[in-house]
Amino acid sequence: SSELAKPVDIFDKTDYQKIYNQIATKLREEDEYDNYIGYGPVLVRIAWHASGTFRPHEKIPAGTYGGTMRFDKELDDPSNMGLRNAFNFLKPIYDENKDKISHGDLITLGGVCAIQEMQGPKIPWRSGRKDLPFDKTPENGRLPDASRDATYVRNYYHGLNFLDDKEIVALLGAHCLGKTHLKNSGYEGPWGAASNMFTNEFFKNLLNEKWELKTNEAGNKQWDSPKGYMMLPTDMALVQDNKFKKLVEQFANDEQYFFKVFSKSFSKLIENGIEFPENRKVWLFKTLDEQEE
Ligand code: DDH
Repeated sequence: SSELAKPVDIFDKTDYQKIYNQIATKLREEDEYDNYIGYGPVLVRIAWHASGTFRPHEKIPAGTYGGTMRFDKELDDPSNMGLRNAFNFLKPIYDENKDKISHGDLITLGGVCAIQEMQGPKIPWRSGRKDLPFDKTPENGRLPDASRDATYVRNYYHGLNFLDDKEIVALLGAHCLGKTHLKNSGYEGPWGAASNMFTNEFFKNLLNEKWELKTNEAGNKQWDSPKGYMMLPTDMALVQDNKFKKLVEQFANDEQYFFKVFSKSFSKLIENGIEFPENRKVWLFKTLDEQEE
């Protein structure tokens, strides 16, 4: 059994809404990143990769609590290529607020903020992660391999304590955001047309585009469509497995349902390994748009 990390003392919700606003404002200002996709997708990805090191059966579970993504050992994991851009984006906001926020809190709040500012669902968030020293940095190689099939995907997420297919398929819907970059991952192209809007487009494209398996310049197999979209083998696995495919259809037909399941699952992802006291309030932050109304 593991010693679940205990959250530390907290500041007010308003303190964190201020930090949320700093991230959201910087997202609006630095919109030229990655050919005008902006930093939203890469902020979501760093929050997920900080979470994906969690393993439920370890004595001290990794994941977001210790903020170990700040160490080169984790940032230089080959799976994390490109995430230094997200880390550097957040750095000045960390420096300005370091009395109030840990690296783990900031990296997860960055993901939550990016999803919400890109018109996605509200994601419940709680503070209290505490930076742990270098020796708590997990070893490299815990993030998933994109070349694999449905059985691998299901087992991988079981290993992160996601036992329900619905959660797994919903989490992968985040691939509506951003793109793959040959120099980072050995894959190339976006999953759809609206790379900085959080939608259920990923599921619609999986079902409706004409996909062809190609070998890319890096020698990796990916699925390409005439519109210039792509799918990883692990994405296509979601329509190759009948149980996964039913959920893809549900999410493609009902965006609100996708939002609901995604919100719960992403919140669980970024809190894996942390034991919050039962009475601990969950916070929902307002988007910049909502505050301007
Ligand atoms: Fe992912 N992802 N991801 N992903 N991901 C990539 C990009 C992005 C896998 C592989 C890749 C999730 C799950 C998986 C995002 C969010 C999430 C890239 C390309 C690869 C490869 C990176 C690059 O070249 O720059 C695999 C495999 C899985 C899997 O679980 C089987 C999940 C769960 C999420 C999430 O956020 C909940 C986002 C966002 C991006 C786009 C990043 C960018 O810079 O753009």
